[in-house]
Amino acid sequence: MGLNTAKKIIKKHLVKGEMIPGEEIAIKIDRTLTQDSTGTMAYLQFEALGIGRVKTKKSVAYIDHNILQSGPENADDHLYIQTVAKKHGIYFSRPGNGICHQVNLERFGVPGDTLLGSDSHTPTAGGIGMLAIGAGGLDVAVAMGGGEYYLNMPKIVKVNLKGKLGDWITAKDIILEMLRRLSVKGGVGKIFEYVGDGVKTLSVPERATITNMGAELGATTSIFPSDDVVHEFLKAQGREEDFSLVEPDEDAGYDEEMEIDLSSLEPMAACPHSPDKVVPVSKLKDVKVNQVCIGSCTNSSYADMMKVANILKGNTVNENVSLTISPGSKQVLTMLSKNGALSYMIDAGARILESACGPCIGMGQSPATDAVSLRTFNRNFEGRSGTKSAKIYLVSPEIAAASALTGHVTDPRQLGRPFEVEIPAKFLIDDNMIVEPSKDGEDVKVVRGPNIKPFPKAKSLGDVLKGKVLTKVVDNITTDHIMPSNAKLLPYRSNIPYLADYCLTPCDEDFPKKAKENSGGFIAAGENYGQGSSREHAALAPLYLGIKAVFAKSFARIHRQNLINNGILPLVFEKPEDYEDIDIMDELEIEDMLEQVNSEIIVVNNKTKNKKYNMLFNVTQRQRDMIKYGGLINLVKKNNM
Ligand code: MIC
Ligand code: SF4
Repeated sequence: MGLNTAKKIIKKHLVKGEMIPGEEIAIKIDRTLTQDSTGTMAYLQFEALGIGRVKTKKSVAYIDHNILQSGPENADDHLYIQTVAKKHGIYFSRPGNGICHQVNLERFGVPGDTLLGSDSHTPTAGGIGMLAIGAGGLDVAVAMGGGEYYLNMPKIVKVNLKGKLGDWITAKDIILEMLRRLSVKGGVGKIFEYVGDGVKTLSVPERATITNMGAELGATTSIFPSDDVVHEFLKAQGREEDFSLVEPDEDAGYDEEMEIDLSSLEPMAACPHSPDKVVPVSKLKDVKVNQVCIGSCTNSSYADMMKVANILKGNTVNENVSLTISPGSKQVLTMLSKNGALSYMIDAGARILESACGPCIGMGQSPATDAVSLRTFNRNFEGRSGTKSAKIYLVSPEIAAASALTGHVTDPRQLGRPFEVEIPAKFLIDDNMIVEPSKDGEDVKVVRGPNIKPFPKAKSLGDVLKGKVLTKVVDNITTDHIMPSNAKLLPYRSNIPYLADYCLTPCDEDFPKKAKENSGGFIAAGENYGQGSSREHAALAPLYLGIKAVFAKSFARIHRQNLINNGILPLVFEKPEDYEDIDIMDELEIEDMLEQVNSEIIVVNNKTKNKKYNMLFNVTQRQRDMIKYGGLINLVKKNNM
């Protein structure tokens, strides 16, 4: 049987293990990306590893998240990243140059290569046939140092796209259909590989919208083939030499299969507060809209912006709506400004924002109390916008622009004939906002502002773990719940002691206080604990607060690894009903830890209830070693990487 695209790339990069689903493999990483809100920590960890220059083909540090400067913190962090990048051989994408995933597609992504990024939407690059995976900062730091990346071999799911999208139906509707069918945990342990006749009809930015939001399925990554469409795109980006054909063999085998008939889809929206609460927009026509935000790494390409500009052209934004638009990159924004499309947006009354994440991560533009906000983004978790009571719907740029004009959720099919946007034969190319690293780094002084505090380090495992269950949370808790991020907290991403006071507070306001009073303890959780963002802070803040283990019904991939990387045990209830049995403030104890850490099952005593629970500890030997020695940094140092 032939190989599929994902397996072809994995095979070429395989350093350890066999490509058997569920088995541990290690792959070589060609390229890395970081952004600023995870980057400071990743570079502090890189420095702690004591590796001089990066050993990848190319590593890029982007500034796109922490862009509001209402105090010196963010600017200080940017300066740290700029100088540490220059010293260690990393390219630096200056603030204003755009959102990491959009700029990576345009200027850096290479089909057939592997990319590890400290951001969960790194799989966006699967749109040009890269094997691109999101991870915690520490994993990225190790990869920058030339270390391989470990993961469990995912199942490869064939998504057969049939037919062609109808007028006004978009790539966003394809991925929302995937989320409707599979839910936010439907992709855990899987790679979605898109094939079939429908693929040829989708442009690179459309493909990238789909691979981007594969992160919301919990997938390891998503990928399209690198075909003629990618070839044309890279040619138009002046990067033809980066192209190579990466396609599945005709007789390629897959672990699972599914099919979407593109012609059967209709415009859709994900309702508050989860990307999988998907309904046709026709069901929402009575919903009045207060805010519309267009942009983010999901939908901020040149093509998306041109469609929006043409819907807005000659109209005025409804008087009850505030419309913001953030073009995804300097390239996109410059092209819009030169061809006049930007003026259609401004004339209509759009508020043009910097080419950055902006409202997607709550960096400004928080909606009014109870407001309805329609966004072309990928996440609508409660409170992420900065307004807890706001109701965020995720939609295509076409729906967003149409609704901004009418003031209620609008099916764009009412607008008549759609506006066709051709992918330009030549994009406007100017890499003047990319700073090259220095030749050897010796003369570069790394600038550290006062906001940069040392990060907490795990200790090697003791023989007894004991403490209280400090909190008990429900299913699908996101890393936005565990370590909230908004314009007020993001400036402290390099200051864990400060952030720790907000850890898990959206679920349990007193959690940090209880953790401090009890010198740490445990967390009990439901299914898919830690979904969403890759932020390692969701492990570092609990580590700082003395959390020793999390007991959950199941974990999301990146967060589970971040816990292990930081020496915190992710344990899974063997019997889900034991979750019901545990109460907050129950006193738990794990004896003979140094022996039990080698076992698949760890016995936990509930001393308050005089009961025992079996917890599954289904991890690899390397992960056991990380827990024993106190996390990845200690393991890497021990093995003298
Ligand atoms: C997100 O979309 O949640 C973020 C902000 O980009 C995160 C990274 C972070 O928390 O800094 C992600 O997706 O990993
Ligand atoms: Fe930025 Fe939003 Fe994309 Fe995260 S999802 S990288 S915050 S635009």
